[in-house]
Amino acid sequence: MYNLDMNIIQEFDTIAAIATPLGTGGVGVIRISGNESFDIAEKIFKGKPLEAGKISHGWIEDNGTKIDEVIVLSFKNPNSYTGEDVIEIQCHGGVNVVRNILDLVLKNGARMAERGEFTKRAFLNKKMDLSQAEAVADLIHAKTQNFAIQSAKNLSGVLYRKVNEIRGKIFNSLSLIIAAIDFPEDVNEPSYDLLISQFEETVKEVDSVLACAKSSDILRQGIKVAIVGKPNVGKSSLFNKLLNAKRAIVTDIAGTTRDVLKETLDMDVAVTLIDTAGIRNTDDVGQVEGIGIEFSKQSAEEADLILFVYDAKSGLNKEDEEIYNLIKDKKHLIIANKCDLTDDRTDKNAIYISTLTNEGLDDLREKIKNIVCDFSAEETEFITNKRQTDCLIKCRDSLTKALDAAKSQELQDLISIDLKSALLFLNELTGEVITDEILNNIFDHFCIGK
Ligand SMILES: Nc1nc2c(ncn2[C@@H]2O[C@H](COP(=O)(O)OP(=O)(O)OP(=O)(O)O)[C@@H](O)[C@H]2O)c(=O)[nH]1
Ligand SMILES: [Mg+2]
Repeated sequence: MYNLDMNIIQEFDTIAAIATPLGTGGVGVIRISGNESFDIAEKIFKGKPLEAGKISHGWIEDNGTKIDEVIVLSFKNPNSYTGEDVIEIQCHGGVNVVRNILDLVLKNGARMAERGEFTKRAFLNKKMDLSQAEAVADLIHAKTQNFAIQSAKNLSGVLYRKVNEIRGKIFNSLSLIIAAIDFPEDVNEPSYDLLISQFEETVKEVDSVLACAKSSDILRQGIKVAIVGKPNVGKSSLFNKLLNAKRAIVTDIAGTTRDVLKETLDMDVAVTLIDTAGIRNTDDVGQVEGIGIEFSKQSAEEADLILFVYDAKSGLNKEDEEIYNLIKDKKHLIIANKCDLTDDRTDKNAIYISTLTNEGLDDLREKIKNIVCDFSAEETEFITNKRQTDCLIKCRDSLTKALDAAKSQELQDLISIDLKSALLFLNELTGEVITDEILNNIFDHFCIGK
């Protein structure tokens, strides 16, 4: 268990990793953090002596062999990302160049960093709280521009400040109670009415953060939209059109799609578009298609929105209706495809489209977008993840207990216990008190070099 307020002196070895993605690019960055960073860099860097806050130009050399011409950025603790001495070597962005330099750094005394270890050190050195550290991972993995912007807000400490504000209010109530307990002669107990109004206010504030949890989930994970229908109605053709790419195989043979295909679309919210195998009676089909059909049903089950497709020319038949019955209780759009083959437009519930002539596709896109936006319509002031939401729910539970106790005028000593536990859950959220297990779990989701 870490308790950062106990000021445990953390002793860290010096770690290093490649901070840029491995591949060919303009620049590659090798990051070193820890007490030995400067010593190690000076052993391999030929140029002017390294100076904190300055950019140095020179060569990385291995026993006289030139490895690459580089720029080195030097940071002295605590003025760095990790709060330790940090060296960043910017070299040319070839896979082998970066690897050679990293190898050299490791040979000279650094240890290969684990996933998220730089950010973990930043957290342990109090450069950021846990919600900010988690925002780093969110920002890197953001699938949409919108989510990236929201994550950046948390990185700047929006959630942290809000939690601190709530913590301050709870602390204030707690102090009133404790003062009266500790100095019964001099300090009066706070009135129950006062406590009730204070607790009601804090519960409301916690609720306001919790209200963002659902839209956070949607922003984080996106919305699943599954295309479902009989074989050969044009599901894969529609999938390709919506993606603007020839991703799925399209043929006139019923039962072409066997596997579930998934691709991401950015509609401000990340949309995972899912193409499925046409659903038909599994007695009539081979084993592979049968498995595909089971997957289709499962995808339909998990989807947030279903695009139910049927053939406009042949109209809705019994098989279509059976499939429709499977999905009708979910949010869905009914799509009559291949409308180029018929003039019939009598189904008032359907959107008539043709993936061949593009008729109706813009209208369909618009409708999908509207539904997707509805899912995430609530203003997301805060982005929370599951761990943070759980902490908030537990905090809220403790606060409601305190509120109920105040309403029934119980001993204030007892009320203070609930307040202390409410505070503890907020401390867990921001990482003031946290177990090794939780901490490792968080940073395991990072990439190496971050
Ligand atoms: N005329 C016309 N043909 C279409 C249209 N959309 C798809 N098709 C044709 O219908 C056939 C089936 O299309 P797919 O997209 O493979 O249908 P599917 O629903 O994915 O079929 P399965 O994967 O077998 O379930 C192909 O020959 C397409 O070219 C359309 O709007 N108009
Ligand atoms: Mg298909």
